[in-house]
Amino acid sequence: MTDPGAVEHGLFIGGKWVNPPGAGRFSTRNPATGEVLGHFVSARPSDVVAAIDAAQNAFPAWKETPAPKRGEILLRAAETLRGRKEAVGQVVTREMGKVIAEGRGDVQEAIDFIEYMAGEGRRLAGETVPSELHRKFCLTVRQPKGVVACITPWNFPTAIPNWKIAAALVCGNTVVFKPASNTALCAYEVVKVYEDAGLPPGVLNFVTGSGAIVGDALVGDPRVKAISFTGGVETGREVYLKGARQLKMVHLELGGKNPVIVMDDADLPLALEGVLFGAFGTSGQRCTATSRVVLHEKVYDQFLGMLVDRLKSFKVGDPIDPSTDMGPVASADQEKKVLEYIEIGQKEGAKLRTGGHKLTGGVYDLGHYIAPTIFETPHGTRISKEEIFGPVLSVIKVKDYDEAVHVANDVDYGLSSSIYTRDVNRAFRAIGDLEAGITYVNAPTIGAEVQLPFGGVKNTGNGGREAGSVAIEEFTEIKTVFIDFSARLQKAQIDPR
Ligand code: UN1
Repeated sequence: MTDPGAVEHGLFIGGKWVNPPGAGRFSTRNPATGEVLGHFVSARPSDVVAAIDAAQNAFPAWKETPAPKRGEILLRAAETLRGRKEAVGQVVTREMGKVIAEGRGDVQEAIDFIEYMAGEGRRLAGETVPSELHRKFCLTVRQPKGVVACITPWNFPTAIPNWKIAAALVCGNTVVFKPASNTALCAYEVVKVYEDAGLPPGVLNFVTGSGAIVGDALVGDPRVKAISFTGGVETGREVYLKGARQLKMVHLELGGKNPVIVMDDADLPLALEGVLFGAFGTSGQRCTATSRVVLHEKVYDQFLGMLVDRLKSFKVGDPIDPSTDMGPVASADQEKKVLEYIEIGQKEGAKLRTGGHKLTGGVYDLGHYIAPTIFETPHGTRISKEEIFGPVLSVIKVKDYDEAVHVANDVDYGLSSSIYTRDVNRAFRAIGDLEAGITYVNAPTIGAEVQLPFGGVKNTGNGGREAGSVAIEEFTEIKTVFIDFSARLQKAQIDPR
């Protein structure tokens, strides 16, 4: 475990930590205090090539390692991370800014998934199906793709890298991992866990630096067979296009504009807690964050009043303090973007009910703090339709269930969704009607569990899912096998039946 001081960390290539001479450096900072946490290498294309070489060289032996053995190493990694949960949770909070309970939760999600994937080493199931011919046996087996690139965001800086890395590894791929630059220390901790768990050299490689240089070099290298990317839509589209030129498998997890529908028969105190957690947990910086409340007119004034009231006692402050409800946003760039959206909301005539500004004075001056913000807006404004990725909630009035579903669906994204209602028939209808990869009933839009598929429709992605048992789809090729034990030539579709 590294003391998260401002230590210098290298790249991890072929099982060695290297500090290539001549490469630039960048630092990460605590968004709550401005404290510098670590220094990292701005890798150059030649460093990326070295990482891919190492992954390529390690691939044959890793592919030949029995999947249950690969799973055992993952299980050791899960145990190693469990032993470091508190320390790494603190690093998450200090580097990314989510409150400490969520920092620990981020690490727990990583542990859960690595453990889950370790079990996959004893499944990796194919199918056996009957043949149309006599004495012929048909089955499928899963094979690794080769070298895969995992490009990950800052908002779940230990969980999301592990969703990708653990699944890729158990399937027998070797990995080059490029994390978001502002959470490079968290990423370093992830890599250390695998190193300390005894992963063979070259199976996991780590390159830090910008998307424009490192990401681009990874995506453009023909030896990288698959790319798993979580991040913004614009970058995702670029990655997809660049990968498409080489017919690569590109898995994308992109944005969301997730609605909570609150119907007139909802348990309002329950919905209140759900909306607060969904909208302002992680300072609204989850792909799954609740960014819209689609609110039935009969409970509109009451529920909006409850929300605004409750925020008066909401504590925004240093996320390392366990009594803090909400920390800062993750970076100066985030702060700028969120404040811009608040301005857009005001310009387009949305009614600001609370928040709407940067917090200043005392500790606030050290970091990137934005007051939890609620706008009342008609459906159709930019703030009601575009992803903001910050503590800004749009409240939209609707007259009935049909209008609620229309509003909920009328956006470019479809990751998570939720309905609060006590009507079981309506809840089941919503499961069918809401255009999203995930629907919650009487729970907020955040908080997916690792043993279930995660992903969305529309601009949220390109059809794949992470997590759950389907996580292995992204990282395996299916080989179809026909074994003819009739000792004669049999012709499918031609021989008499
Ligand atoms: C994300 O924001 O991309 O469902 C991931 C959740 C978390 C994962 C969020 N388990 O909110």
